[in-house]
Formats: sequence, structure tokens, C-alpha cells
Amino acid sequence: KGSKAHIAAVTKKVDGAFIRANEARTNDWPSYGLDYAETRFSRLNQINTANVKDMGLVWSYNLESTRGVEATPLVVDGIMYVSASWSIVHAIDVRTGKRIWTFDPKVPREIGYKGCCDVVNRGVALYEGKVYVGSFDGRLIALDAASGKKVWEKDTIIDRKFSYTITGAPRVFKGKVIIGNGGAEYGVRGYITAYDAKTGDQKWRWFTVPGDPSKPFEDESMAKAAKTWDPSGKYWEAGGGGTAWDTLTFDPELNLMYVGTGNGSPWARSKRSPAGGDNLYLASIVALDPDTGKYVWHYQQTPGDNWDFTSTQPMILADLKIDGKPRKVILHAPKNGFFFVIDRTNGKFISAKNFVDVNWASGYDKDGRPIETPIARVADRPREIIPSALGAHNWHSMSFNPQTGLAYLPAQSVPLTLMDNKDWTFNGVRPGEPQSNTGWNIATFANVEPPKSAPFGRLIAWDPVQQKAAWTQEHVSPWNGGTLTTAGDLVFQGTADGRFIAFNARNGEKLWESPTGTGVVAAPSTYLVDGKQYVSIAVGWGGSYGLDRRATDRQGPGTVYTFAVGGKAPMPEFVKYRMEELVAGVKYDPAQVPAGTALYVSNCVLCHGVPGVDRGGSIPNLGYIGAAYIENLDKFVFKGPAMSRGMPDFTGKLSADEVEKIKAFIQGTADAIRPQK
Ligand code: PQQ
Repeated sequence: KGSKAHIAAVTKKVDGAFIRANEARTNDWPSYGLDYAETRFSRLNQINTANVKDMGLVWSYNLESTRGVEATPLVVDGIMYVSASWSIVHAIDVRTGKRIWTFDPKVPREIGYKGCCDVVNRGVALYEGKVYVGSFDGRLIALDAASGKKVWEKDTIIDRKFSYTITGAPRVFKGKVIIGNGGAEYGVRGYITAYDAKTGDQKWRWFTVPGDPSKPFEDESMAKAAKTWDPSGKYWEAGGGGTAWDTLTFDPELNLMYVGTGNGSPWARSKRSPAGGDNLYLASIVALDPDTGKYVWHYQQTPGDNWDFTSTQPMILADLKIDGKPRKVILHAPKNGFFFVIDRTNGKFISAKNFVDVNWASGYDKDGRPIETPIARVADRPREIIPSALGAHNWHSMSFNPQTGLAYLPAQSVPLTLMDNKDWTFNGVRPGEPQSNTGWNIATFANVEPPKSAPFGRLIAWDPVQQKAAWTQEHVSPWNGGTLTTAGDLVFQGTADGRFIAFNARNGEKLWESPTGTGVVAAPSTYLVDGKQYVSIAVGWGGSYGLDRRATDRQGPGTVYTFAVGGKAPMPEFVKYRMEELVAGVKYDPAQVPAGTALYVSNCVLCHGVPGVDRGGSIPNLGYIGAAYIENLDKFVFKGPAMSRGMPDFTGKLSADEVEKIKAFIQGTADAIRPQK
């Protein structure tokens, strides 16, 4: 076992029938969310509430990455496939914890800044002896599962003028590999594409939003959608958005696949579609025919999105009894803070209830339209919208346990104030608008006024029938990992502060925990190898919140940890996060601080955070870096050494004089917050 012949034989068997048969016992973890319904509910119960306290490390595996790790490990008969940052794929032998092969798609590092939220990858798909990965630079690559050698590669990007990236895991439905992409913060037009799993031939493509209405529409769904956009906003120039960068599920009985779509490009509807409108199919669940990619129905969760309320958060298909009747539903907790139960046969709204405090809507009416509050579309002054653009729930997977009837949901609040930028132009130079000089196009100012609400991270056990929490657990920070639930009545979750925890699924009692080498954002998987149950989690701090903020003093490399009852392996040595003193002594002209602030916001802030206030995440904070770096800032911003790690080259984008102003802002801020002696 572990030989090429063994790997070829066991991975060749993974097809649709295998994935469906596996649902009955879940001995393997063959696809991203475990099964097509993406329940992340394992029927294994060798590890349970009685013995989870005896769980220990069996092995750890160094992914040799320093950026976010968001992948769920797939495992079939002890062969694990997991991806790390920069879309690098690792095949690991669970029986030994040793590498079988790695595959590096060699994403050009200097384009790292062209993705909003870290150079992450949420995982691979496995099908008939091949492993599929979407690379950050937009290629879909098929690898031989036994050797890691490339079988085929397709460029999925329609127009490289735009900042498209892939971070999501591909899915394989009926022999077709389906992949979307991200980029709606930069201004792109969302779409998903299906490729033949064997040959890579393109089978269909479905756009999520209409293109230029003076040209023919691709299909009827686009003609229908165009009626909900105002063409005076020339929305097609910035693409309109709606990127499907994460969730895809499949119901083989109904022969429908479901896609969750993203936010508008730009965020401010006033700029995208000045006369208003719902702007289909932004922030929606859309059902498609998996054979043809034809639109079947949609349900829009956030009509006329104005707040980066993506509906790309992981969906779960479940069969529930509601008002005494069995219903086939979709469970969904998108960024906007409401937990939705939707009829997955026809897209009809069943119910929605907020799972955290929200202030943009007071609820949903019986037709499934949000009842917006007066503050929601205030455009001309800073308004704190709750939840924020980071979402009350982001891509961190939830799980659903039919034994408890509960969904386990990583919820959060990361407060933010927003204000429309009425002077926005596509790709214009706009000091003060976040990252606008590195390609962002959100037409929105952020935190011009500080938000008043408090951040939190929370694990919620949510009853989707009663639409209320059964129990909650507070975490120390937002941005905690995805969840796994099991027939052993357990919920597993990693946390931002670097722990991997098992809870009692019925009451939330903490039963076990292990420290991890850094903060956890990904979701675990569990499986049997030679009759024994293991739990694995890929750890690596990062993602959008994790770029500039942190909740641990550890900074280990990306690492896969595998646990089992009785595991006795020692933890790898943890690496302490090194932070310099608050920067001091850089000469600057205080009169330049205001201009420097605006430049810092439009060039640096979303990766490096607020100097001296944030502590740095997978990218350093410039307030806690040696003064020599700031004194020589020009050497870092113009074709600097960090380009090999994803930093933009600001040649032609910033002048030497503007760099001086940014230095003034960094040192000025550090001086302003330094405790007085
Ligand atoms: N990605 C993360 C992450 O991996 O931590 C968090 C987010 C993304 C967001 O909060 C986003 O809004 C987001 N939006 C897009 C988009 O609009 O196209 C893409 C992505 C992505 O591909 O990772 C994220």
C-alpha cells in the first residue's frame, strides 16, 4: 500500500457512483465537502464523546508554506491530497505521514496581489485516477493521482486584462470538472466553466451576470438578468461581478447543481447601476443543469448588493421535516448574516433568520425579499453596516449533523464602516479608496469613521427547522476554521488562536483540544485507514482577515496534523512570531501625514494593516518592522524583493515623493500611538 500501483488502483475507482456509495459509511473523504451534498457529516464513530479525550498526534507534515492554507484534505484508502498556498498540491501517505509527491503549478509570484484575499487554495477534486486543482493564476490542471504528473491543463480565464484568480476547489459532477473564479473586488464578470474530466475539453460556460447589452446575450438567463441592471452605469466595463469563487453542490436525484454567486463590481450599486435594480444574479443561489450549464432557477439573497455580501459561502443540501412535511432544502449562511432554508427543487424561499446581530435588514418577507433598514443605502456619509464585508460567515465551511439536526457554523463580526466614493472611475487613481492603486474597484471608502461595534468569533450550533441557535461557543477572535461533525456526536473546529478543538455536538461542551503551530482557517476531514479512524486538519494562517491580523504568537509553516485515539507523536516545534518594536526614528515631515494616509489606504492597507495597530498576519505590519525598512521604503516598493512573494511593483504607480508621504504616515502613526512615558 502506498505504491504507485496501489494509488492508481484506488483512485481510479473514485467516480460518481463511488462518491454516492461512500455516503452510506463515509470510510473515505473523496470530495471537498465529503459528499455531493457537502454535509461534512461523517458516519464514523470510533472516535466519540467518550474517547476523544485520548486523541493524540499520529504525524504532522510540513507543507512548507508561509501563507494561508484553506484546503480540506481528501483521503481515499490512506492516500491524502491537500493543497497549500500558491496552489501547490501534496500527496501524502497517511500510513506513514510521508510525502508521495508534490506538484507546483509555478504561479508567477509577482501576481499575488491580483487576488483580494491571499494566495490561497481550498483544495482539489479527485476523479477516476486524476487530481484536479485550480491554480491561483486561473488554470485548471489535471494530475495523474499516482505520479503527480500533469495530464492536461486549461486556461479558464476569458480575458487577462481583468484580475481573475482561482482560489476555490473544483468539483466533478457527472464526469465534468466545474470551476469558477474570483476577482469581483477588482472588477470582473463572473462565470463558471465545465470541462471534460478525461480530456479537458470545454463542455459549457455559464456567466453569472450579463455583459454589454449592445452585444448578443449568451443565453436567455442573461437577457432576463439584464433587465435588472441600469445600462447608464456601463456595468459591463467593470464586469459587474458575481464571481462564483467557492461553493458548488450537486443533487444527483434532481440532476441539478447549485452555484453561489458573489458581490457586485464595484460594491457601490450607485456606480454600477445608478437607477437601482436587483442586479441579477449577484449574491444568489442559482440552479443549473449540470449536463448543459443551462439556468434552471435562482433565488437572490441580497438584491442590489451594495455591501460585498457574497452568497459564495458553502451550501449544504439536506432533507428536513418542516411544518410536518419532508422538504428537500439548501441550508445556507451567506455573508449577509441570515441563515436561509430554500427549497432545492424549485428555489422557493422557506425561511431566513439572522444568526448574528445585523443592521442592514430587519428580516425577510414571506416572498424571500429582505426588508432593508434606512441605514442600509446611506451613501454620502460613513455608515457602519453589520455584518461587514468580511461576512457574518465567510468561506469557512459549516457542517450539518442529521443526528442532532444542527448545522455547525463558524460565525463572526469584523466591524467596518463604508461610504460610496462618488468620484469612482474604473481603474482610475483614487487616493483614499482601499487598494485602488493596486487594481481594486469597489467605489467605496472603508473606515473613514471608526466602527462602533465589537469584533467576535463564534461557533454556532444552528437549528435550521426552528431557525434558532441550540448552543454557541465564543472564540477569542474572528476568522476561525471550518467545521466537521461526526456520528460520534462530535464537532471539530480549529481556531484563529491556534487550537484544534472537539466539542460535544449536542451541547457544545469542549471535550478535547490540541495546540497547532499557527492559527487555523481550514476545515478538518476524517476517514478510516485499515479500519482505524483518523482526523486530519491542514493548518496555515491567512486568507483575507489573516493577511494583516492575527490571534496567535505562533507562526509555524503550513502543516497537516493527523490525529487518532492513542496517537503519541510529538508536536513539531512551534515557531514564535517575531515582531520588532514599534518603528522609531524615521525622519518625516508631519505636514505630509494626511496625504500619506490616503496613499497608504489606496496602496498598502489591506495587506499590511494599520501600522502599529494591527499586528501583522501572513504579511508583516509596517509599524512593527525595523526602521531601516521604512527608511529604505523605495527599495521595497519599486521592483522590491517581496515581489517574489506576491507584492506589487509600484513603478509608475507611485512617485518617489508619494513614497515619502507614505513613510510619514507610517512613522507618524507609530509616534501617535506610542505610549507616553
Ligand atoms: N477569499 C477569502 C479568503 O480566502 O480568506 C475571503 C474572501 C475571499 C472574501 O471575503 C471575499 O469577498 C472574496 N471575494 C472574491 C470575489 O469577490 O471574487 C474572491 C475571494 C477569493 O477568491 O478568495 C474572496
